[in-house]
Amino acid sequence: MTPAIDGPRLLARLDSLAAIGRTPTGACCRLALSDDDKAGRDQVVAWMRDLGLTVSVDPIGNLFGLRAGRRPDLAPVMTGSHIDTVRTGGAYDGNLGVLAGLEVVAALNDAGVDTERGLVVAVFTDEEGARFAPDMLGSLVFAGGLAPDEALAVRGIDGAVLGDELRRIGYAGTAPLGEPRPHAFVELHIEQGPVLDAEGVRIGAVEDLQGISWQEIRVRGQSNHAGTTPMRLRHDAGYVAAAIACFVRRLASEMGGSQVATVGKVDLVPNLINVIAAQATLTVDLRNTDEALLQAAERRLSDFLDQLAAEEGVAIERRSLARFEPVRFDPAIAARIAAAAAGRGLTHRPMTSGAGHDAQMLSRVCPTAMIFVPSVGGISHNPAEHTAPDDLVAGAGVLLDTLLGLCNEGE
Ligand code: HGY
Ligand code: MN
Ligand code: MN
Repeated sequence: MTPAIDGPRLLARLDSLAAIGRTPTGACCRLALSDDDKAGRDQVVAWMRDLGLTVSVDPIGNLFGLRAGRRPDLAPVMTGSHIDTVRTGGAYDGNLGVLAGLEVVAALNDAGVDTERGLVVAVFTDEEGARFAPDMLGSLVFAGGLAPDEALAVRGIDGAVLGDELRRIGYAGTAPLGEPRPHAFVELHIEQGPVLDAEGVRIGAVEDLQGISWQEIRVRGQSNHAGTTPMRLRHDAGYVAAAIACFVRRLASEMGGSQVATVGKVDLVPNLINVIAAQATLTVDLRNTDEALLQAAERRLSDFLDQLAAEEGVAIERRSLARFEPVRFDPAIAARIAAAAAGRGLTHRPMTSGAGHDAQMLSRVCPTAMIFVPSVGGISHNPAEHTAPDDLVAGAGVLLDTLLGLCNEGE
Protein backbone atom coordinates (compact mmCIF):
# COMPACT_ATOMS: atom_id res chain seq x y z
CA MET A 1 0.00 0.00 0.00
CA THR A 2 1.32 3.47 -0.83
CA PRO A 3 1.64 5.69 2.21
CA ALA A 4 -0.42 8.90 1.99
CA ILE A 5 -0.65 12.05 4.08
CA ASP A 6 -3.95 12.33 5.93
CA GLY A 7 -4.54 16.07 5.59
CA PRO A 8 -7.35 16.44 8.15
CA ARG A 9 -5.28 14.53 10.74
CA LEU A 10 -2.28 16.82 10.21
CA LEU A 11 -4.41 19.98 10.30
CA ALA A 12 -6.19 18.82 13.46
CA ARG A 13 -2.88 18.24 15.24
CA LEU A 14 -1.63 21.66 14.12
CA ASP A 15 -4.75 23.28 15.57
CA SER A 16 -4.44 21.33 18.84
CA LEU A 17 -0.82 22.30 19.32
CA ALA A 18 -1.49 25.94 18.36
CA ALA A 19 -4.10 26.11 21.14
CA ILE A 20 -1.43 25.36 23.77
CA GLY A 21 -0.11 28.71 25.01
CA ARG A 22 -2.70 30.73 23.11
CA THR A 23 -2.91 34.34 24.34
CA PRO A 24 -6.04 36.55 24.53
CA THR A 25 -4.83 38.25 21.31
CA GLY A 26 -4.76 34.87 19.52
CA ALA A 27 -0.98 34.49 19.47
CA CYS A 28 0.77 31.21 20.23
CA CYS A 29 3.14 31.95 23.11
CA ARG A 30 5.33 29.06 24.25
CA LEU A 31 8.65 30.63 25.19
CA ALA A 32 11.36 28.01 25.55
CA LEU A 33 11.14 25.91 28.74
CA SER A 34 8.07 27.78 29.98
CA ASP A 35 5.07 25.91 31.40
CA ASP A 36 3.41 26.29 28.00
CA ASP A 37 6.47 24.82 26.27
CA LYS A 38 6.23 21.90 28.70
CA ALA A 39 2.56 21.45 27.88
CA GLY A 40 3.39 21.45 24.17
CA ARG A 41 6.20 18.95 24.71
CA ASP A 42 3.94 16.67 26.75
CA GLN A 43 1.38 16.69 23.94
CA VAL A 44 3.97 15.86 21.26
CA VAL A 45 5.42 13.05 23.41
CA ALA A 46 1.92 11.61 23.81
CA TRP A 47 1.44 11.67 20.01
CA MET A 48 4.87 10.07 19.54
CA ARG A 49 3.93 7.25 21.91
CA ASP A 50 0.53 6.80 20.21
CA LEU A 51 2.47 6.28 16.97
CA GLY A 52 4.65 3.60 18.55
CA LEU A 53 7.82 5.70 18.46
CA THR A 54 10.63 5.11 20.94
CA VAL A 55 10.98 8.44 22.74
CA SER A 56 14.28 9.77 24.12
CA VAL A 57 15.38 13.11 25.60
CA ASP A 58 18.96 14.39 25.69
CA PRO A 59 20.60 16.58 28.40
CA ILE A 60 19.61 19.84 26.66
CA GLY A 61 15.98 18.72 26.34
CA ASN A 62 16.04 17.80 22.66
CA LEU A 63 13.25 15.26 22.07
CA PHE A 64 13.53 12.33 19.62
CA GLY A 65 10.89 9.85 18.45
CA LEU A 66 12.39 6.85 16.62
CA ARG A 67 10.52 4.62 14.17
CA ALA A 68 12.86 1.62 13.77
CA GLY A 69 13.97 0.46 10.33
CA ARG A 70 14.85 -3.03 9.11
CA ARG A 71 18.57 -2.16 9.37
CA PRO A 72 19.38 -0.88 12.88
CA ASP A 73 23.04 -0.96 11.83
CA LEU A 74 22.37 1.91 9.39
CA ALA A 75 22.11 5.53 10.60
CA PRO A 76 18.49 6.72 10.67
CA VAL A 77 17.08 9.62 8.66
CA MET A 78 15.95 12.58 10.77
CA THR A 79 13.28 15.23 10.32
CA GLY A 80 11.74 17.69 12.77
CA SER A 81 12.00 21.30 13.95
CA HIS A 82 10.94 23.16 17.11
CA ILE A 83 7.77 23.87 19.09
CA ASP A 84 8.99 26.77 21.20
CA THR A 85 7.69 30.11 19.90
CA VAL A 86 8.26 33.85 20.18
CA ARG A 87 5.77 35.82 22.32
CA THR A 88 3.68 36.73 19.28
CA GLY A 89 3.98 33.35 17.60
CA GLY A 90 1.78 31.91 14.90
CA ALA A 91 0.42 28.39 14.50
CA TYR A 92 2.99 26.97 12.08
CA ASP A 93 6.53 28.28 12.79
CA GLY A 94 8.38 25.13 13.87
CA ASN A 95 5.18 23.24 14.69
CA LEU A 96 4.66 22.29 11.05
CA GLY A 97 8.04 20.57 10.79
CA VAL A 98 7.44 18.48 13.89
CA LEU A 99 3.83 17.54 13.19
CA ALA A 100 4.43 16.82 9.50
CA GLY A 101 7.19 14.48 10.66
CA LEU A 102 4.69 12.70 12.90
CA GLU A 103 2.22 12.62 10.01
CA VAL A 104 4.82 10.89 7.82
CA VAL A 105 5.21 8.27 10.56
CA ALA A 106 1.44 7.84 10.76
CA ALA A 107 1.21 7.46 6.98
CA LEU A 108 3.93 4.78 6.99
CA ASN A 109 2.21 3.00 9.90
CA ASP A 110 -1.19 3.10 8.18
CA ALA A 111 0.29 1.66 4.99
CA GLY A 112 2.26 -0.99 6.89
CA VAL A 113 5.43 0.23 5.21
CA ASP A 114 8.80 -0.71 6.70
CA THR A 115 11.92 1.19 5.69
CA GLU A 116 15.56 0.11 5.56
CA ARG A 117 16.72 2.96 7.80
CA GLY A 118 14.92 4.18 10.88
CA LEU A 119 13.16 7.54 10.87
CA VAL A 120 13.58 9.99 13.76
CA VAL A 121 11.28 12.95 14.41
CA ALA A 122 13.13 15.57 16.47
CA VAL A 123 11.94 18.50 18.59
CA PHE A 124 14.90 20.78 19.26
CA THR A 125 15.06 22.92 22.37
CA ASP A 126 14.92 26.72 22.24
CA GLU A 127 15.13 27.30 18.50
CA GLU A 128 13.80 30.85 18.81
CA GLY A 129 16.42 32.10 21.24
CA ALA A 130 13.87 34.73 22.31
CA ARG A 131 14.13 33.81 26.01
CA PHE A 132 17.54 32.11 26.06
CA ALA A 133 20.06 33.22 23.42
CA PRO A 134 21.49 32.08 21.07
CA ASP A 135 18.74 30.85 18.81
CA MET A 136 18.88 27.26 17.56
CA LEU A 137 20.46 26.51 20.95
CA GLY A 138 19.31 22.86 21.25
CA SER A 139 20.33 21.86 17.73
CA LEU A 140 23.62 23.77 18.14
CA VAL A 141 24.44 21.64 21.20
CA PHE A 142 23.30 18.50 19.33
CA ALA A 143 25.71 19.37 16.50
CA GLY A 144 28.59 19.96 18.90
CA GLY A 145 28.71 23.73 18.37
CA LEU A 146 28.05 24.65 22.03
CA ALA A 147 29.13 22.77 25.15
CA PRO A 148 26.13 21.45 27.09
CA ASP A 149 27.35 22.94 30.37
CA GLU A 150 27.68 26.37 28.73
CA ALA A 151 24.16 26.04 27.32
CA LEU A 152 22.70 24.91 30.64
CA ALA A 153 24.24 27.98 32.32
CA VAL A 154 22.65 30.50 29.91
CA ARG A 155 20.60 33.15 31.76
CA GLY A 156 17.38 34.20 30.07
CA ILE A 157 15.93 37.66 29.54
CA ASP A 158 13.86 37.04 32.69
CA GLY A 159 16.88 36.02 34.76
CA ALA A 160 16.03 32.32 34.78
CA VAL A 161 18.86 29.83 34.18
CA LEU A 162 18.29 27.43 31.31
CA GLY A 163 19.33 24.28 33.19
CA ASP A 164 17.07 25.12 36.14
CA GLU A 165 14.10 25.59 33.81
CA LEU A 166 14.86 22.36 31.98
CA ARG A 167 14.84 20.44 35.25
CA ARG A 168 11.75 22.29 36.48
CA ILE A 169 9.71 21.18 33.46
CA GLY A 170 11.06 17.64 33.62
CA TYR A 171 12.94 17.56 30.31
CA ALA A 172 16.55 17.28 31.44
CA GLY A 173 17.21 13.98 29.70
CA THR A 174 20.00 11.45 29.77
CA ALA A 175 20.09 10.23 26.15
CA PRO A 176 23.65 10.46 24.71
CA LEU A 177 24.24 13.92 23.19
CA GLY A 178 24.53 14.11 19.42
CA GLU A 179 22.97 10.70 18.90
CA PRO A 180 21.55 9.30 16.76
CA ARG A 181 23.87 10.91 14.21
CA PRO A 182 21.54 11.12 11.22
CA HIS A 183 22.15 9.76 7.72
CA ALA A 184 20.42 12.95 6.50
CA PHE A 185 18.16 15.68 7.88
CA VAL A 186 15.18 17.29 6.13
CA GLU A 187 13.15 20.09 7.77
CA LEU A 188 9.77 21.32 6.56
CA HIS A 189 9.09 24.94 7.56
CA ILE A 190 6.93 27.87 6.54
CA GLU A 191 8.95 30.40 4.52
CA GLN A 192 8.18 33.27 6.90
CA GLY A 193 8.95 35.61 4.00
CA PRO A 194 7.01 36.93 0.97
CA VAL A 195 8.66 35.13 -1.98
CA LEU A 196 6.63 31.96 -2.57
CA ASP A 197 3.32 33.70 -1.88
CA ALA A 198 4.13 36.62 -4.18
CA GLU A 199 5.23 34.33 -7.00
CA GLY A 200 2.42 31.81 -6.53
CA VAL A 201 4.95 28.98 -6.16
CA ARG A 202 3.96 26.05 -3.91
CA ILE A 203 7.29 24.62 -2.69
CA GLY A 204 10.72 26.08 -1.87
CA ALA A 205 13.77 23.79 -2.09
CA VAL A 206 16.01 25.66 0.31
CA GLU A 207 19.66 25.68 -0.79
CA ASP A 208 21.17 28.13 1.67
CA LEU A 209 20.53 30.27 4.74
CA GLN A 210 21.86 33.73 5.64
CA GLY A 211 24.33 34.62 8.37
CA ILE A 212 23.05 35.95 11.72
CA SER A 213 24.62 38.45 14.14
CA TRP A 214 22.80 39.18 17.42
CA GLN A 215 24.24 41.72 19.88
CA GLU A 216 23.09 43.07 23.22
CA ILE A 217 24.16 46.72 23.67
CA ARG A 218 24.12 48.37 27.08
CA VAL A 219 24.26 52.18 27.26
CA ARG A 220 25.08 53.87 30.55
CA GLY A 221 24.23 57.57 30.66
CA GLN A 222 23.08 59.74 33.53
CA SER A 223 19.56 60.09 34.84
CA ASN A 224 18.58 63.70 35.27
CA HIS A 225 15.55 65.96 35.37
CA ALA A 226 13.80 66.09 31.98
CA GLY A 227 12.75 69.68 32.56
CA THR A 228 15.69 71.39 34.16
CA THR A 229 18.72 69.81 32.47
CA PRO A 230 20.02 71.89 29.53
CA MET A 231 20.28 69.81 26.32
CA ARG A 232 24.08 70.34 26.17
CA LEU A 233 24.48 68.71 29.59
CA ARG A 234 22.46 65.57 28.93
CA HIS A 235 23.85 62.01 28.75
CA ASP A 236 20.62 60.54 27.49
CA ALA A 237 20.69 56.72 27.15
CA GLY A 238 17.18 56.81 25.67
CA TYR A 239 18.30 59.06 22.84
CA VAL A 240 21.38 56.88 22.21
CA ALA A 241 19.19 53.76 21.94
CA ALA A 242 16.96 55.51 19.43
CA ALA A 243 20.00 56.72 17.46
CA ILE A 244 21.27 53.14 17.20
CA ALA A 245 17.90 51.92 15.92
CA CYS A 246 17.93 54.67 13.25
CA PHE A 247 21.56 53.90 12.36
CA VAL A 248 20.99 50.19 11.70
CA ARG A 249 17.96 51.02 9.54
CA ARG A 250 20.12 53.46 7.49
CA LEU A 251 22.95 50.92 7.35
CA ALA A 252 20.69 48.23 5.84
CA SER A 253 19.24 50.59 3.22
CA GLU A 254 22.71 51.92 2.28
CA MET A 255 24.17 48.41 1.99
CA GLY A 256 21.18 47.03 0.10
CA GLY A 257 21.36 43.46 -1.22
CA SER A 258 20.27 40.97 1.40
CA GLN A 259 21.40 43.12 4.38
CA VAL A 260 18.68 43.40 7.03
CA ALA A 261 18.79 44.95 10.49
CA THR A 262 16.49 45.67 13.39
CA VAL A 263 16.41 46.72 17.02
CA GLY A 264 13.78 44.37 18.46
CA LYS A 265 14.16 44.90 22.20
CA VAL A 266 14.74 48.10 24.19
CA ASP A 267 14.64 48.42 27.98
CA LEU A 268 15.12 51.84 29.57
CA VAL A 269 15.92 52.63 33.21
CA PRO A 270 14.12 54.16 35.01
CA ASN A 271 11.68 54.28 32.05
CA LEU A 272 9.73 57.31 33.34
CA ILE A 273 8.31 60.25 31.46
CA ASN A 274 10.17 62.97 33.34
CA VAL A 275 13.56 61.31 33.83
CA ILE A 276 16.37 61.30 31.28
CA ALA A 277 17.17 57.59 30.92
CA ALA A 278 20.23 56.52 32.86
CA GLN A 279 20.51 53.19 31.07
CA ALA A 280 19.34 51.52 27.91
CA THR A 281 19.71 47.84 27.07
CA LEU A 282 18.88 47.01 23.46
CA THR A 283 19.41 44.22 20.93
CA VAL A 284 20.58 44.47 17.33
CA ASP A 285 19.82 41.70 14.80
CA LEU A 286 21.95 41.95 11.62
CA ARG A 287 21.77 39.37 8.79
CA ASN A 288 23.31 38.93 5.37
CA THR A 289 23.77 36.05 2.94
CA ASP A 290 27.42 37.12 2.50
CA GLU A 291 29.80 36.68 5.44
CA ALA A 292 32.18 39.46 4.41
CA LEU A 293 29.30 41.93 4.11
CA LEU A 294 27.89 40.86 7.47
CA GLN A 295 31.28 41.53 9.02
CA ALA A 296 31.36 44.92 7.30
CA ALA A 297 27.97 45.76 8.78
CA GLU A 298 29.21 44.74 12.24
CA ARG A 299 32.28 46.95 11.85
CA ARG A 300 30.21 49.95 10.77
CA LEU A 301 27.91 49.51 13.74
CA SER A 302 30.88 49.23 16.10
CA ASP A 303 32.45 52.43 14.73
CA PHE A 304 29.13 54.23 15.11
CA LEU A 305 28.85 53.10 18.74
CA ASP A 306 32.33 54.45 19.49
CA GLN A 307 31.50 57.79 17.88
CA LEU A 308 28.13 58.02 19.69
CA ALA A 309 29.73 57.24 23.07
CA ALA A 310 32.19 60.09 22.58
CA GLU A 311 29.57 62.58 21.36
CA GLU A 312 26.99 61.81 24.06
CA GLY A 313 29.34 61.18 26.97
CA VAL A 314 27.92 57.73 27.62
CA ALA A 315 29.52 54.31 28.12
CA ILE A 316 28.53 51.63 25.63
CA GLU A 317 29.16 47.91 26.19
CA ARG A 318 28.29 45.22 23.66
CA ARG A 319 27.88 41.46 24.04
CA SER A 320 27.42 38.91 21.27
CA LEU A 321 24.27 36.81 21.76
CA ALA A 322 24.51 34.76 18.57
CA ARG A 323 26.84 34.68 15.55
CA PHE A 324 26.34 32.14 12.77
CA GLU A 325 27.88 32.30 9.32
CA PRO A 326 25.78 31.73 6.20
CA VAL A 327 25.13 28.04 5.50
CA ARG A 328 24.92 26.15 2.20
CA PHE A 329 22.67 23.07 2.37
CA ASP A 330 23.36 19.80 0.59
CA PRO A 331 22.60 20.20 -3.15
CA ALA A 332 21.67 16.52 -3.52
CA ILE A 333 19.06 16.73 -0.77
CA ALA A 334 17.72 19.99 -2.20
CA ALA A 335 17.50 18.27 -5.59
CA ARG A 336 15.51 15.42 -4.01
CA ILE A 337 13.08 17.99 -2.61
CA ALA A 338 12.66 19.65 -6.01
CA ALA A 339 12.12 16.24 -7.64
CA ALA A 340 9.57 15.27 -5.00
CA ALA A 341 7.67 18.51 -5.61
CA ALA A 342 7.77 17.97 -9.37
CA GLY A 343 6.63 14.39 -8.85
CA ARG A 344 3.53 15.73 -7.17
CA GLY A 345 2.97 18.31 -9.90
CA LEU A 346 3.81 21.16 -7.52
CA THR A 347 5.52 24.31 -8.72
CA HIS A 348 8.82 24.80 -6.92
CA ARG A 349 11.88 27.02 -6.86
CA PRO A 350 15.28 27.16 -5.18
CA MET A 351 15.39 29.46 -2.15
CA THR A 352 17.55 31.12 0.44
CA SER A 353 16.28 31.18 4.00
CA GLY A 354 16.15 34.59 5.66
CA ALA A 355 15.37 33.00 9.01
CA GLY A 356 17.55 30.78 11.15
CA HIS A 357 16.52 27.14 11.48
CA ASP A 358 17.62 23.98 13.28
CA ALA A 359 18.57 22.62 9.86
CA GLN A 360 21.50 25.03 9.74
CA MET A 361 22.99 23.26 12.76
CA LEU A 362 22.20 19.75 11.52
CA SER A 363 24.04 20.63 8.29
CA ARG A 364 27.22 20.53 10.40
CA VAL A 365 26.79 16.79 11.01
CA CYS A 366 24.92 15.35 8.00
CA PRO A 367 23.58 16.15 4.52
CA THR A 368 20.71 18.57 5.14
CA ALA A 369 18.18 20.73 3.31
CA MET A 370 14.78 22.31 3.90
CA ILE A 371 11.34 22.41 2.34
CA PHE A 372 9.45 25.72 2.44
CA VAL A 373 5.75 26.30 1.98
CA PRO A 374 4.27 29.77 1.39
CA SER A 375 3.52 32.27 4.16
CA VAL A 376 0.54 34.43 3.18
CA GLY A 377 1.79 38.00 2.83
CA GLY A 378 5.15 36.86 4.19
CA ILE A 379 3.89 37.40 7.73
CA SER A 380 5.44 35.44 10.63
CA HIS A 381 6.32 35.90 14.32
CA ASN A 382 2.79 37.34 14.36
CA PRO A 383 -0.60 35.75 15.20
CA ALA A 384 -1.66 36.56 11.63
CA GLU A 385 0.90 34.01 10.36
CA HIS A 386 -0.98 31.87 7.83
CA THR A 387 -0.31 29.12 5.32
CA ALA A 388 -3.14 27.69 3.23
CA PRO A 389 -4.19 24.20 4.41
CA ASP A 390 -3.53 22.80 0.92
CA ASP A 391 0.02 24.13 1.11
CA LEU A 392 0.57 22.64 4.57
CA VAL A 393 -0.58 19.25 3.28
CA ALA A 394 1.41 19.58 0.04
CA GLY A 395 4.55 20.31 2.05
CA ALA A 396 3.96 17.22 4.17
CA GLY A 397 3.59 15.17 0.98
CA VAL A 398 6.92 16.40 -0.35
CA LEU A 399 8.46 15.63 3.05
CA LEU A 400 7.01 12.08 2.93
CA ASP A 401 8.45 11.38 -0.51
CA THR A 402 11.84 12.88 0.32
CA LEU A 403 12.17 11.00 3.61
CA LEU A 404 10.98 7.70 2.10
CA GLY A 405 13.67 7.89 -0.57
CA LEU A 406 16.35 8.61 2.00
CA CYS A 407 15.11 5.91 4.40
CA ASN A 408 15.53 3.27 1.71
CA GLU A 409 18.98 4.44 0.68
CA GLY A 410 21.70 1.87 1.41
CA GLU A 411 25.20 2.51 2.74
O1 HGY B 1 15.62 34.29 14.47
C1 HGY B 1 15.33 33.41 13.65
O2 HGY B 1 15.64 33.52 12.49
C2 HGY B 1 14.57 32.18 14.09
O3 HGY B 1 13.19 32.49 14.12
N1 HGY B 1 15.01 31.72 15.36
MN1 MN C 1 11.11 28.39 13.12
MN1 MN D 1 10.68 31.64 14.54
